[in-house]
Amino acid sequence: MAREHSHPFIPYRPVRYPEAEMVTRGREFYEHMDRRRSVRFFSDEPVPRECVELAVRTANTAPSGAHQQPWKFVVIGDPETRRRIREAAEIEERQNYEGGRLTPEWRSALAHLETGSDKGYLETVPWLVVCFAEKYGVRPDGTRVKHYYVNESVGIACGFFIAALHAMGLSTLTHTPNPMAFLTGICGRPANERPYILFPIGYAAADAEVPDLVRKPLSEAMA
Ligand code: IYR
Repeated sequence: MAREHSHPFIPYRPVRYPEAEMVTRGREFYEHMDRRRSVRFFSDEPVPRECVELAVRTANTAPSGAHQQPWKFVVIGDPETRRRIREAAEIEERQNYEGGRLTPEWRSALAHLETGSDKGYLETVPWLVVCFAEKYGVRPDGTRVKHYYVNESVGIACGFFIAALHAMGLSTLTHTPNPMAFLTGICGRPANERPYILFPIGYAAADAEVPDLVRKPLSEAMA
């Protein structure tokens, strides 16, 4: 069928597999993803910058509202910036944990993760990546471009980012120091960008431990 287009379209022929292979591939991918855990104990071993770039490339393949790709991944390797981010994050988190800013309900929801205001891993890891969401775009003349489905788009991109790191044997944490407006200043980002997630990236420490969590069964995840 010859469709009429007002904009350029190109053929797309995704690979197809026999049904048995679809299931094997799906199962292998699921098992691979099921081995991923959020990590809070990292090694200080260096990680090639290329790996971080590949994870950002992967995030950048995510679908987005109107293909506006409303994300920016800021890659930070220098120790002084990591130190400043740790310091600022811990100031906020001390108010959360020791200053009573977390509601009792929130505190009890977090208890099993044994999190606290010490964010030493922000200095241990070789890389921090801060994902910023572009609330709106800015044209060269300074006028604003409305962005659609920013949260959904950036959330999906971050999911791809996490999966790419995991595929390379790297670990991360979806860290959302609360509030995290300080990241705008430290990262020197413009006013149209909102800090979305802070990712410490590295190898899990040789003695890393994670909470003994159970994923909810398919019968609860699917309706
Ligand atoms: N931002 C705090 C608290 C925290 C909140 C959630 I929701 C978590 O899943 C984990 C921690 C912190 O980083 O410690």
